[in-house]
Amino acid sequence: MAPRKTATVSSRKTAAKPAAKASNGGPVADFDRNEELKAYREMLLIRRFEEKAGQLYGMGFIGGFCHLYIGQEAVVVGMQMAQKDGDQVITAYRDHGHMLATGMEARGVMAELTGRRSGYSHGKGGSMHMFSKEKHFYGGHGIVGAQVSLGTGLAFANRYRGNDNVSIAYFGDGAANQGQVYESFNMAALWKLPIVYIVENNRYAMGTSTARATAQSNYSLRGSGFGIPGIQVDGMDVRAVKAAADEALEHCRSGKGPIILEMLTYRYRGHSMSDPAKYRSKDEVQKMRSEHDPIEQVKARLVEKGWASEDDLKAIDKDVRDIVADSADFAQADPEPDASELYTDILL
Ligand SMILES: Cc1ncc(C[n+]2csc(CCOP(=O)(O)OP(=O)(O)O)c2C)c(N)n1
Ligand SMILES: [Mg+2]
Repeated sequence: MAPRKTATVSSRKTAAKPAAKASNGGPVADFDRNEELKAYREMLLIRRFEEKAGQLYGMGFIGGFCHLYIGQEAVVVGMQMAQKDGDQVITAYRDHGHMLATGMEARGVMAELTGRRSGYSHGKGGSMHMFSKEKHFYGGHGIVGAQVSLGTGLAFANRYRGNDNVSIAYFGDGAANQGQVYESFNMAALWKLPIVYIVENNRYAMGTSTARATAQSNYSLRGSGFGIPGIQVDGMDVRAVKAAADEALEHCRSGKGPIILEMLTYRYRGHSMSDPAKYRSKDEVQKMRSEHDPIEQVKARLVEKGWASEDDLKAIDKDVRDIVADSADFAQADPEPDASELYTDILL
């Protein structure tokens, strides 16, 4: 048997190189090369997909509402890296990133955005209403806060069936002020349901800042009246999200009930495609982009550690751009649903 390292050796090592921390002082996961590359690729896919969706919207290929996730990519990617197959995801209308992170096909998502037959909801749901039971993605919800109670129902089903799946319910800082969130917290705490509540605190609900709209802006404390623990996480650092996700999922799987993760994040684009963005300064956005961008952070580490060259990173970008371009071509070539489909797949 190989001799165990002595405590002196390992503590000396730790002293020489202090453990990395997130910008808010929180712990970060120690990613190896493959994990850094995976995080980079997945986040880039979401960003490029959203950029393309924005373009197609501008060209009139996408109708209705369209809310882009650009800036917030580390949240879903870090969570997904910790999840196991079977864990369910449910979110609001800013949902394309969540779908891609669960492994849903770019082609099917883009076809749905453009209202085509091969879309995940056969072209009849659009940006806010897509589902994939196969990938355990339960939508896509336009009613602010509704997914929180539905996600709690998914957690109840897991408990009832005795499986060890965890429900992950994402909602915004604005949604966190909705009444049904607290009805859900009460039930989840009472029945110790396996659910991670994720507040994606991107600082704004449409044009209203958290400072203007909320009495308790530390959202990780919002479950304290119910005994639900919470953690505030640097949601721009994918390693911090992964570390918090590991802890939260373990908490749920070991039967301790719900937990809240407040992700401190930021959306670069407007609330939806028709947002004049008069409620914040360009400098504020620029500062986040240049100092905290989730993708640039990973890129810098990959290069610094010699884990990827500029050429390697360009090759990943090309790959991702090809997937996105293919999804857009596919969607535009796909027919719209036939008029005879008007009343199928809907509840009357
Ligand atoms: C019940 C309900 N009230 C109001 C709206 C209109 N509305 C749509 S999005 C939104 C803001 C929500 O902001 P937040 O929860 O922070 O999510 P974000 O858009 O920042 O991701 C509002 C008020 C709605 N869709 N549903
Ligand atoms: Mg918000």
